[in-house]
Amino acid sequence: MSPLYCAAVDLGATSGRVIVGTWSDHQLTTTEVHRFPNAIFSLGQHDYWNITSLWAEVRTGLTKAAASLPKGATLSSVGVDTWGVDHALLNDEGRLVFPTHAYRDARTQAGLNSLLNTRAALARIYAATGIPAVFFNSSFQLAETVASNPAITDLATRCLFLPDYFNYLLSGKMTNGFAIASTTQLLDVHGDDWSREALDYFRVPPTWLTKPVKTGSKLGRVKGLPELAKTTVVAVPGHDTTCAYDAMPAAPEGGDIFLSSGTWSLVGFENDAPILGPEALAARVANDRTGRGEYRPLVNVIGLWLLERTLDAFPSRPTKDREWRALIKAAATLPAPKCLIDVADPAFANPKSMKAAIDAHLKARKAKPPRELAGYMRLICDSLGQGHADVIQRFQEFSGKTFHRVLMVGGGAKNRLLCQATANASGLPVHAFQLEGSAIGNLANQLIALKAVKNLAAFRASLSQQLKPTVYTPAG
Ligand code: LRH
Repeated sequence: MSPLYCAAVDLGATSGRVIVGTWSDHQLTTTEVHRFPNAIFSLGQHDYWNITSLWAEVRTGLTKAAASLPKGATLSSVGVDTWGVDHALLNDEGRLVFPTHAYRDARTQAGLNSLLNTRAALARIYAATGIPAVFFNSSFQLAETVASNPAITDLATRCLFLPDYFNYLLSGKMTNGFAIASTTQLLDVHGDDWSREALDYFRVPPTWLTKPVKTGSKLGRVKGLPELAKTTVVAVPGHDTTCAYDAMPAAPEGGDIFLSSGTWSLVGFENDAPILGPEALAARVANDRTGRGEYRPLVNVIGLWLLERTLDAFPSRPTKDREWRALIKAAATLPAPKCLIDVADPAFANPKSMKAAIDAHLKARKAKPPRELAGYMRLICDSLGQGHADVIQRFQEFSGKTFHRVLMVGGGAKNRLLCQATANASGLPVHAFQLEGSAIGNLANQLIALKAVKNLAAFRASLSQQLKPTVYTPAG
């Protein structure tokens, strides 16, 4: 059979990429054709995304993707995944009627406090949606937009979450995708449609949303890019984390817990049922859904955002691979920190200075801040390792499952200090895979929609044969 070519558009909060996947002889090979930085922009008191420039980068990437193919070949499909929870408000003509806020904007704080302070409502919303009250949820963002700009309910007719919005720009079809819908705190945890209870509580107009389309739905041909006129837009799981989990070469018999390690550390597993109740709520378990409809209980641990933002305070920050390796080596030779930071402290969500926030956190615990960058690197990796282990422990208690391995993908899988710290703290071997998890999961879902691959289990089996992990065994 001749090879099949697909393009994955994978947009993260700090960088985006377009990757071409070639499916040939039951194997996937990938080529990154375009990579670009992404960042939050502050204007006045608020934080936004530059959607226009992201769209320009997507177009550039797709043009490069088409140009990268052998003569006469075409891209069969394209799929888009993005970071979670952010969205675009549009009118019927598809015009943006409200700026696209970035999820770290502090505008949701009052709404969050109000729900956290009303125990009955908090429990009710968790029982209805399976999503805990976290500052960045789409629900709090939409509630704030409606409360502070009441005229928006006349101006906007549709709410598209970011992957839905890019699918719309590509295909001309306005849809809401299922996997991304499940992260919003507005979807019914027991069904496949929006939760009336949550929409009412957050005062989100139900007409802004339509019943989520199934993963794998074909949304039509790409419009406005002549090189892709024959390319079909496929609704992959639009949430980057869902795609990253789909790329985990998991053992078919189970026993794996997943860690997608990047700006966030996303620790979770796949389950037939949601994990609900007061303890799960207190542990901030999010019952996101896979593209197949199953549950993906997960906890968001703050992740390498801690490091990315701490580096802002160090002009000598590493940029080249060699410099990263030297920093990790220097950090590994330091003695283990006497006091770890509690990575769940909300003070780390979006401080003006992360280094100052870490120093203040340590001083409040009567511990000394590190003296140099390597010390922060060591402290952050060990603290994140402990944060990962705490979540794994809670999941074993909640689910009654015993996990045998941690499967790790994402940028953090390249950081041996972080991998080892996770193995040591959890007592489980960490299998770290060097792969662009979200893009690979995105491509897998396109191949399944195109019927080139039977199902996700078959894809994962083929991936397991191709990949060799680095295994970190727990010390001691
Ligand atoms: C990671 C991620 C994560 C959260 C956050 C807002 O990119 O998608 O799962 O939802 O962004």
